[in-house]
Amino acid sequence: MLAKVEELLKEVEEFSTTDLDAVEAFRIRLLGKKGGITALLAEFRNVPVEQKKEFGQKINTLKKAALEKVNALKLAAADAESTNHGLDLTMSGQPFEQGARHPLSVVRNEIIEIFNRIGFAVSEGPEIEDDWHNFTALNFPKEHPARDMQDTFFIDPETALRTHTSSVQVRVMEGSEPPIRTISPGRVFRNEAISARAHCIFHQVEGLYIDKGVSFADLKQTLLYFAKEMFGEKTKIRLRPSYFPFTEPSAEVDVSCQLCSGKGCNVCKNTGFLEIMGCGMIDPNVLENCGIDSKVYSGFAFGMGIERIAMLKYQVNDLRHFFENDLRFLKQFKTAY
Ligand code: 2NL
Repeated sequence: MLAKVEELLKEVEEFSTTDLDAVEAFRIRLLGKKGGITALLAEFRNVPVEQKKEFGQKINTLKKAALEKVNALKLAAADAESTNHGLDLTMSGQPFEQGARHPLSVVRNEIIEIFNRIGFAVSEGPEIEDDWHNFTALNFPKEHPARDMQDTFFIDPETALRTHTSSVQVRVMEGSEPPIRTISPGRVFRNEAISARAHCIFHQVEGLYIDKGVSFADLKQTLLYFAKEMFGEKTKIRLRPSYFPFTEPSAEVDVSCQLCSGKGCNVCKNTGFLEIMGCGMIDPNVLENCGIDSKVYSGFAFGMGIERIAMLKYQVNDLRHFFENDLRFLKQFKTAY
């Protein structure tokens, strides 16, 4: 019996592990209900009286040593686990998901780049405008429907959310001498019902060029350059007569259809062309309103909706996609711009 005690004591002294499960198995093997030490304690009553004292001391020493060992190993194992916070530090990391610019920003930046290359500088201005900069300076007659509450968000009779970024260009003309070459990108607001083709907030880029002797031919060549840069070298343009209060003559600009290369398809409704912007020679009244001598200077201007250009370029069939921030849509526009 004493030999058995010695044997178990040796086992306790030699045992070592950093594994919590192994410590528990060890505890059960010695101190559990059917454990070795438990069995020895049960035999205590069979020990002859003269050996009881020695045996009792030895077995107590063994039990104490076993308990201490179990506790010490449990602490060490728990410590080893918490140093790594229970993590496998050799595992590779979770990559961050890369974001993307909004497609309207991508297209706006591309338009800015294209016009920067031929000397147009960007100008910006307020989204809340007075009647003069949004309407009167731009030759809008007093009874023009755009001045109606139905078409424009008024804040008071003299103040409204700008309906186009021409208001920015009026400010540029008032504040500088020709030659002027500027483009004005920005948000504009119109009191319209939201649909697949219209929204009450949208984005525009307007352009303006004023100098001595600027002609309609300059306008056409500038727009042809833009169309080729934006939609590809083979792109053709077509101008159709139109009307705007601030230009005379005025025109609507079409580009040859991307999908059928001008042959005719359901996107261009078999015309071979798609409308991309409006343009014209700046009305002399507008130049005079902004302090520019219309006998010395002439100029052209144009305006386009960024949503419309983006829809044509990326074949987006519903304008509302640009405003809903659905990641499944936005994720498709990862670009360098
Ligand atoms: C369109 C048509 C256009 C202009 C904008 C302009 C600005 C000044 C003077 C004269 Cl300060 N014109 N801008 C000219 C013609 C057309 O926009 O359909 N925009 C989305």
